[in-house]
Amino acid sequence: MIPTIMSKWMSLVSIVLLVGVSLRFRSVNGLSMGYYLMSCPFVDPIVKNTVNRALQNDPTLAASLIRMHFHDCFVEGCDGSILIDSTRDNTAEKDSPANLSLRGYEVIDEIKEQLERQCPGVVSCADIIAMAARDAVFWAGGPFYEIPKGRKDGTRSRIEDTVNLPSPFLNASQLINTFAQRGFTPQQMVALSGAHTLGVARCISFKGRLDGNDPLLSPNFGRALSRTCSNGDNALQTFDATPDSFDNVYYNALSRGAGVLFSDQTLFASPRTRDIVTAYAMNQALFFLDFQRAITKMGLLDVKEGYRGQVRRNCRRVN
Ligand code: HEM
Ligand SMILES: *[C@@H]1O[C@H](CO)[C@@H](O)[C@H](O)[C@H]1NC(C)=O
Ligand SMILES: CC(=O)N[C@H]1CO[C@H](CO)[C@@H](O)[C@@H]1O
Repeated sequence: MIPTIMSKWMSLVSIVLLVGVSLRFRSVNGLSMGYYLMSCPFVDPIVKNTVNRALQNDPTLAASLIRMHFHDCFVEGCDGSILIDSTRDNTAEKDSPANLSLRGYEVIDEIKEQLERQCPGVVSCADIIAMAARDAVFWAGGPFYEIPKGRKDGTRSRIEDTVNLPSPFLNASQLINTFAQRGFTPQQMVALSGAHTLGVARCISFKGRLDGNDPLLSPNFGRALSRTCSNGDNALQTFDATPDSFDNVYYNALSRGAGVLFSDQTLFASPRTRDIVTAYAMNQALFFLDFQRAITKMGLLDVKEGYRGQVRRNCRRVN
């Protein structure tokens, strides 16, 4: 009697375990949640601890790590190409004007060094960026999301490819089109733009709005932006009042006409996206849910699997 119950119970447990395990291993585009379970079991805590330590020293790096993931994925797919240093024969993505303000490369280097010590040649730089961005979102108060891993590193990083990054002068329709080309809906584009809840823009990225021809710029907020720019092209303007917190304050700013980039404010100006901005401004949980889904999807853009890529030993150089 008791053994029968026990064994029934045990088989129930093992079914539950099996389902759980197979879900964890379920592969998305050849990637999987448990990709490093056998080959580098401590990858998640190693990345997380290093990111947390770096962000304790400098909270502003959270923004940069998330932006790094975006720039990596939108140029040549999520393949770590953003990390490659220029050489005598090649000017890399990193040296494009669009990347001049990216920081945090040392954090990735430090994670990579630790992982190379624990499990040499196993964890790709592309996966490290995706995990670091995930941990930065959570560290700053955003949602935690689990991401599939198994991206391989690319070998191409060329300055001319960065034309694929959206410009801050695009209007909502153009942003919708740019993101649609990568398979994103307008709602996902608006959710991803919510990453601007963190960090800063340099004056040079928005000073074109101050020439009096931007119908989206209110005189009041224009004065605030002008004050920032009185300190030069590299002066920094926070996107919202809480630049180190991942929250929905950015959308509230847009609703008040206080979007820093033209591409931010256009999301509230356009009837195609305004209701989404309003919904996120009123409902942070909705923003978090949509953001985690959209950034997970972004992390799958044109990933290189198997023999289409390599695992770089040093994230700054192809092997
Ligand atoms: C919708 C199209 C987008 C445009 C036009 C855009 C443009 C920009 C520009 C011009 C800056 C300021 C750079 C500077 O002046 O140094 C910036 C900063 C930033 N972007 Fe975007 N971005 C877009 C989407 C995204 C997405 C999808 C993410 C991430 C998921 C992202 C994350 C960030 C972050 C976190 C910063 C602040 C960086 C820091 O403080 O170091 N952006 N973006
Ligand atoms: C957005 O920009 C494009 C290209 O400049 C232009 O054709 C279009 O009319 C603009 N849309 C809006 C709503 O301003
Ligand atoms: C952070 C970083 O590596 N930025 C680089 C971007 O490009 C400029 C110009 O080539 C470099 O000087 C920066 O080091």
